[in-house]
Amino acid sequence: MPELQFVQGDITEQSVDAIVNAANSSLMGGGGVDGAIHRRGGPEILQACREIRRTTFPGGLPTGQAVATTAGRLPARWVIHTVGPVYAKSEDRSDLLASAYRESLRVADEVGAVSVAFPAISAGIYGWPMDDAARIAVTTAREGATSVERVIFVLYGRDAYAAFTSVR
Ligand code: AR6
Repeated sequence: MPELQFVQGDITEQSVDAIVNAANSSLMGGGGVDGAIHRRGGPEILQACREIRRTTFPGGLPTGQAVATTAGRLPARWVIHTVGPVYAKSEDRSDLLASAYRESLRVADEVGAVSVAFPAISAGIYGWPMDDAARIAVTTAREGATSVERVIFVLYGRDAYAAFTSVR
């Protein structure tokens, strides 16, 4: 079971083995944390994503799954790209959000990452209410059957930090 830590800040600045990107299925970049990672990490990341699309996921990375690439110029060694679900009131997609965390940790194990930083997946552009996103994130990471020793939730802003640190 990994030790959990919480910091308020920018995930692109984290000196950890792997940072997780809240990407979309195309893996071709976007806004939010995805935009920041590609901007600061440089073109090597997008190049690696294109290669993954060409070889492994021609139709895009399915929601709830994860893949690793180089982290380019970032301090981390790897970026683990995952796709969280878009929030929907009409349908409970919590399992897919939990899967995004679980699969990211599985990929972290595969590459040998011992410290992994996560953003609040789906809690930005994808509209997931922060308190619920935090509960799913923390409970899923806590139960993790993983060799990852340290999970750092890097929260952008005070509200996200408060939501994550309030989960019991
Ligand atoms: N460091 C840490 N957290 C951040 C950073 C950062 N640099 N920038 C934003 N956040 P979002 P999603 C927070 O929208 O909801 C993209 O276009 C942000 O405040 O990045 O999963 C993708 O390509 C929020 O709390 O991801 C997809 O199309 C959290 O990270 C879509 O957005 C997640 O917000 C994915 O949407």
